[in-house]
Amino acid sequence: MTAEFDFKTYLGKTKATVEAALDGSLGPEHPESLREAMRYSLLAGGKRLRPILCLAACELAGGEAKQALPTAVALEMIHTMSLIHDDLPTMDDDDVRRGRPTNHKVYGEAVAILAGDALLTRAFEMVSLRSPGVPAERLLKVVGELSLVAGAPGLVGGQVVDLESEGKQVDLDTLEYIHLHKTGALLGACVITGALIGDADDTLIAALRTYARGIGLAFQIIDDILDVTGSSDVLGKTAGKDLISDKTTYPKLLGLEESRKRAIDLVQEAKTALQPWSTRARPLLALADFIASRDR
Ligand code: GRG
Repeated sequence: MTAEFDFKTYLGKTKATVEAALDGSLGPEHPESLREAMRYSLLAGGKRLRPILCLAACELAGGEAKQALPTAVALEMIHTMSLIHDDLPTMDDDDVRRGRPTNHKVYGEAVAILAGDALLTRAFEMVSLRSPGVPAERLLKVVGELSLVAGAPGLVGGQVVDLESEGKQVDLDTLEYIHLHKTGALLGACVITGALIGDADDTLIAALRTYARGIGLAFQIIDDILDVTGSSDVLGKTAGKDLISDKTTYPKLLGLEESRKRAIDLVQEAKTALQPWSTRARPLLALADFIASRDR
């Protein structure tokens, strides 16, 4: 018989490991003002879902989580830089993120842009220069995956289509394109890079790509729903912004109930892809449910 899996304990322990690694990840950046702006956003809390997905995928593939820790930190750095840039006046123009004033509100726009740039480049340093004990050939694959998802084929491309869609009503295909690129790509990279470090075979990588597509889209649908149903206090960012800016969202196109149903179906598809690995996949299966049921 296999031991019970306690997701709450797993989440608490893994999050603490990630927080400690993030705290130790920034070296003596100069000048001090840049270091402060980078730390301000990197250590501002957040669910740390991306690094946790990476560590869980590494273990599923048979690797040790500590081997993937620098890459997990890199993923959170890329995520954080994308939030800093997304919040800028020239993009989403947000004043609050993770329950505190956005980076540019505290440090000014120029430093916020540069802090984001420094986090992005530091992410690649974490993988290529600070991942002891991982074969170079695996790290090269990780660098390749990260450069694809961060750039035009991923986050940047998704963000541009999102910005170009402002003030227009887009159809479901375009909305899906935006979310698969803006949000899904990085979530996918978390499990793929973790699995690559754990030396996953092609069958597992293919299953993880299916899993990632399901959780990636579900994550964004829940994000859209929370924008309607959540409160700014709990979310740590301005709720109701999509409605005010007349943005096309899943609830707007499908209604709240149908959107919820779609998220649940996507999570189910994601979990089905990992069924062959059932016991070792328990953290990723539980993380999929967590994504569907989250309130922040
Ligand atoms: C990566 C080179 C490069 C540029 C960034 C600005 C931009 C290009 C892309 C925008 C990407 C973006 C902000 C997508 C939204 C993703 C999303 C749903 C974020 C919220 O994630 P949570 O809920 O946040 O996991 P916490 O705070 O918990 O980490």
